[in-house]
Amino acid sequence: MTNNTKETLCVSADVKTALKRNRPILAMESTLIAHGMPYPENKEFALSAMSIARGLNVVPAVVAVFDGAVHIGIQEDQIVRLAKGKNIVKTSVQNTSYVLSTKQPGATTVSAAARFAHLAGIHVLATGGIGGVHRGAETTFDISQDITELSKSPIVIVSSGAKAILDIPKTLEALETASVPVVGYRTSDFPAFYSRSSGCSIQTQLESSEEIASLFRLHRKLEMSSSILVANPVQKRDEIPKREMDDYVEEALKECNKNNITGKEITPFLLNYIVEITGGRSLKTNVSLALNNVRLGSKIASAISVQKG
Ligand code: PSU
Ligand code: MN
Repeated sequence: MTNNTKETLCVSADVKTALKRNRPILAMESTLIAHGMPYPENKEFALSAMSIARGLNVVPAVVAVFDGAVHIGIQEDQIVRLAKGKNIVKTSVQNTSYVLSTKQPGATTVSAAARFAHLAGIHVLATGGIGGVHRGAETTFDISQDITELSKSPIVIVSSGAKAILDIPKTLEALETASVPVVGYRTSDFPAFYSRSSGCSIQTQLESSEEIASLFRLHRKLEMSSSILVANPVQKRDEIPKREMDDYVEEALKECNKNNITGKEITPFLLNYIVEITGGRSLKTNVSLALNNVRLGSKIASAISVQKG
């Protein structure tokens, strides 16, 4: 952090103390709270995520924008404000400065959360699923900034793969182009968010948080600039199998086209529409996978903090 970033990056007291003492910290993005899930489940999710991290002796650091500053580590009242979702701007790297300059409240996507977590000195971030290459990107050019940012912020990002609404083979190609190592946690099949399997295989499979921490240590020693993307499949009891999911995604994409939804509105629209047509089942899956990523992310953060050199 430099003097320039001091006023615009507001690190909470507990995160500051943890940074000083080399205690484990887990950053979390907040778009999934404000735009990815409905109220009040999103609030319950965020509060459970924070208590799961704390229960594992890890300091949670939700990243969000308030009062013209990027906050690393927010309190319950701010979580509630995000969850109620009134006029919360979806904030990626591209529009962060604008959101700050207009003093609007903002929820950070993976791209912005990863960038600012890294700037603050945090090594691990948890999310649900990263953004990626959208279906039809060959004509729309819609590729999430998450991919670009993952090539620039050297931290570990724990996800359940990429959202099922995306083109997963193209997303994996784009990640390779961005030099992002993709690690399957106990799997060699890239997960598809709601489903444990996308049918696309990945070359790197690791079995423990310690192994992931060691890989990250080497990655940093080599001064790599990219993130390491950990793909952690949703627990079996909560998954919606791919063949079933394919129909829901198809239907949601049709509705999206019908309503002329474009750009950054696409992801929240599809996620919320899928919650409706699955009668809330996809929401249960989303919460489960995101909490599971918080658990694994906390363990990786702990393993990193005990490693020396
Ligand atoms: N994962 C979820 N729900 C979400 C998202 C991820 O479970 O809402 C968000 C993340 O913040 C991710 C963003 O960075 O969607 C990507 O949006 P876009 O496709 O517009 O780049
Ligand atoms: Mn997009």
